[in-house]
Amino acid sequence: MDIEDLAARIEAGERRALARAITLVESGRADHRAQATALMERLRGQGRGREGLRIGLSGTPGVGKSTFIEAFGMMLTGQGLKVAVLAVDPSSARSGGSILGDKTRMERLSRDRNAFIRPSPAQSQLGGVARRTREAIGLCEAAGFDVILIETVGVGQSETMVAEMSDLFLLLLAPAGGDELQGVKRGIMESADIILINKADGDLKATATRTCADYAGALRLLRKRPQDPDGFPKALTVSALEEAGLEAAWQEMQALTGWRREAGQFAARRAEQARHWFEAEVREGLLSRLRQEPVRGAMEALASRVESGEIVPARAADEILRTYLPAFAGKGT
Ligand SMILES: Nc1nc2c(ncn2[C@@H]2O[C@H](COP(=O)(O)OP(=O)(O)O)[C@@H](O)[C@H]2O)c(=O)[nH]1
Ligand SMILES: [Mg+2]
Repeated sequence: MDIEDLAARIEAGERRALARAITLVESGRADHRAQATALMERLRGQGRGREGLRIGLSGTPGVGKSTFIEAFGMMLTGQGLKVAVLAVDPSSARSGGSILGDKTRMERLSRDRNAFIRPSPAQSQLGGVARRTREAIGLCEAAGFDVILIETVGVGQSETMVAEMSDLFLLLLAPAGGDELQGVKRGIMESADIILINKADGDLKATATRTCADYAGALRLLRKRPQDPDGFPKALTVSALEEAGLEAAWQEMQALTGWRREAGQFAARRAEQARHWFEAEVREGLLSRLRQEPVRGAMEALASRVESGEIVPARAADEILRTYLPAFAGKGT
């Protein structure tokens, strides 16, 4: 594969090249990994490269994520912005994903020339998903997308992962009774920048308004974060179906982003994320090498000797580390 040619096509905004590059970063093959890394490096250029606004969006199935993305995305492209949508769905490995349902819900957006939608591929390891998604974000930015929406279902650690790769994190919730409030994990509440109570229409409108007030109250009780101006995090009502409140929500997102840029929080957060992902890559790399030869075989052989009591576990581990991480020989653990 000609990396230089692919990079030039991505920078020219060619969607097919972008799609191909995302397929490349999704691959687990060693030669593909090397090409993907070279591509990311090339696109980054001398500085940080082109920058888009990375918006993470989380919510349980049925809350209206796809409907929201369609309406919100169409509003943004209507304002002349280019919008990319990436999905992170940890369940897609099993279920085949909700791609079919999403394609029909995002029908208009998927036909929009200024939008790019990439469904979540099947992959079981969250570490792999994280890297792939981060690189896909970088590719979309290089292709000139202004807004990158990263969607995830509220399952397991995927929310935290998406929050850690976004500039803004939105939590989409449905109108509900008061006891529902406790259903949202504290950690997720704490990483939300804006909570959107969707389905604020028809019979559900009054409930949505009440739910919104409940969450606004809950947010005020959280510890003040350095990355927030007064009034944030914030809870708002929207109706993705009736396309109501979307412009107001976008203005809040821009106000928050603008403040963070001026306060240096935007760049600081990205820098911290880059550091975080670098460390994660090192950890992942070490762990994957443990699963490969020759370490794997050496561990197997030692494990048998540990089982029979011939050698104590700590000594056996020390032997592995000394042999395969010789830089740390004698340093202990
Ligand atoms: N009343 C109402 N229904 C909505 C709204 N947004 C989504 N829905 C409905 O909720 C259901 C789930 O929506 P979907 O976008 O697929 O949710 P997702 O699973 O989070 O992607 C669908 O039947 C939508 O029509 C809304 O703003 N108001
Ligand atoms: Mg959906």
